[in-house]
Amino acid sequence: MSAPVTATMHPTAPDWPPEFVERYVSAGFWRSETFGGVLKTVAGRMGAQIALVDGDRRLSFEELDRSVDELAAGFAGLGLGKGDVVVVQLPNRAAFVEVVFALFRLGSVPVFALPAHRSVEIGAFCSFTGAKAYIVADVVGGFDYRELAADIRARAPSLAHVIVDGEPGPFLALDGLRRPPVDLPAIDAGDLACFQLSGGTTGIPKLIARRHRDYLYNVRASVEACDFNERTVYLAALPMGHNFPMACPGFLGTLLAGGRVVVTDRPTPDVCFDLIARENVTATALVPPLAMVWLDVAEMTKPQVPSLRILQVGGAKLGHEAARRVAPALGCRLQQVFGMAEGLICFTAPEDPDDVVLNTQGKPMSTADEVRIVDGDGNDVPDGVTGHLLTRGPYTIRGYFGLSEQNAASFTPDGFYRSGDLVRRVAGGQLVVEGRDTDQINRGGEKIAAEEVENFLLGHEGVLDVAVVGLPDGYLGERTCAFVLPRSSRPTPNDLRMFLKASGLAAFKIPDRFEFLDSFPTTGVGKISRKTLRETLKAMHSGAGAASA
Ligand code: OOB
Repeated sequence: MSAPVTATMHPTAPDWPPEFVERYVSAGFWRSETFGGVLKTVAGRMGAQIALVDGDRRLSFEELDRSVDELAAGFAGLGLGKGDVVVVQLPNRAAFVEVVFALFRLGSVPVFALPAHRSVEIGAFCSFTGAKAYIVADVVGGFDYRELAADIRARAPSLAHVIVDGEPGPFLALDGLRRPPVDLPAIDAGDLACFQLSGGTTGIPKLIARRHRDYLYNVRASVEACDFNERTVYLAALPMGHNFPMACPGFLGTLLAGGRVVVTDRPTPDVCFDLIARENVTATALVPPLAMVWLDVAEMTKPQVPSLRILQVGGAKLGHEAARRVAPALGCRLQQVFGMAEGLICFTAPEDPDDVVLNTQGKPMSTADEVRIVDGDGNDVPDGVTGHLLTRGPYTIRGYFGLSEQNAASFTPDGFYRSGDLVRRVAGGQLVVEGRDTDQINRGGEKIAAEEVENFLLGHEGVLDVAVVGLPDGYLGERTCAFVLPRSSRPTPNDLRMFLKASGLAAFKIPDRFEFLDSFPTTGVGKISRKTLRETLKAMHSGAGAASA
């Protein structure tokens, strides 16, 4: 597990070609603003109004702005500056917002790791970016992030600082870093703002570089599409590092619109219904499995949440049945959100008829979004016909960070991102997501690259070959099954689970089921047929048993 982590040579973030830069600037989509600057402007306007609520901690816009300046000064004092990469792995809490804006203001570039990531993922982010600092919480849900940080630190030579929100152990305490504000470097709208993470289909981490100008446009366009304003109170319940609760419009959109953000790291219905009632929350965002848990509980307990106007659901397909239950159970409007960390965001509109809100994933939010739906040969298909979704636009990246070879496969020569999604367009212009054309499993919104899990399993001495596939699941949308060809020293499912965990892989990537086979079904060209494997499993379920767990 402890391979040294080495820095890649000068990876770059592909930019838009000059004619597109000019087009987006002259249309007013891209402005000469930065996140740090926009927060200062909003803070000047909103002053003593409450911006951020975390339990009993309430920060006004002024206080948030001041706190961001103090943290930025502290980070600068450590030698962090413009262009330095910082891996941020914090649970939902006020410090998340303060840290992120402090880094934005300093021109340092956060990588938004998810709380579930472990040494495999964090090690890869550090090696890929040459990260200088890693910011974690102390202990969350019994997991000690300082131990993870010690492991990463020992292997990542670029990592000069580990900063801990809470009890720091051998590292630096976040709160101890605050310093009186200092002059900070000038940041340009074309500078990198942050890295989002791709769900991915391969074993390689794909980092999505967002610049101030395009990510701010992402936020502004979402605010407009969702009608967020100074009266919006947004509950951040999904992990705040993800693009959806961050920028669609998420906590960034809420703050930049002058609204209020309430944070929680416990997205359960009991905690959240109380928060919604106490703080008069007007909008929140969930992935489908969590939405279904909220609906189940709401139907039983009938919570009093009259302030809630919009429940955004996205990240994975929301079934029609669940969609239908939202308004009666929670007394609010459903908004379907189909988006991707690479860019394109689609929303159903507040004024759309029920049929559209219940049965589609909405329309691209920008008039400048270019969407093509094509067949296997790359020819556009007519409306109503399912095809592969390609997209380009003012907030959809032109390539992954430092991956020129993979970019040739993931982007067309004229700059469209091949999303891997199979969609069709309906009469009103909305998209309906029908599935995926790549080996990515969407486990309730958490994306798993089959190849990454396969590569790890192949490292087990008892595994001759393996294929990881997604299986339909009423609750999560998909669950993961690993089909294993064992060697004679046949491992048990539990051996394989423990092995993956010990390898440092995030827990959500560990397969839900293991099935042991003597041979794999193959396609005409001799590739493993994942389709047949899925059918095999269906047959096993409906009939004869098999060696599984
Ligand atoms: C969001 O972003 P990612 O990068 O975690 O995942 C993107 C993929 C899409 O390509 C699609 O396969 C799937 O997640 N997806 C949906 C969906 N929303 C996302 N599939 C069906 N229905 C939906 N509503 O997941 C994301 C980013 C921003 C906003 C919302 C979601």
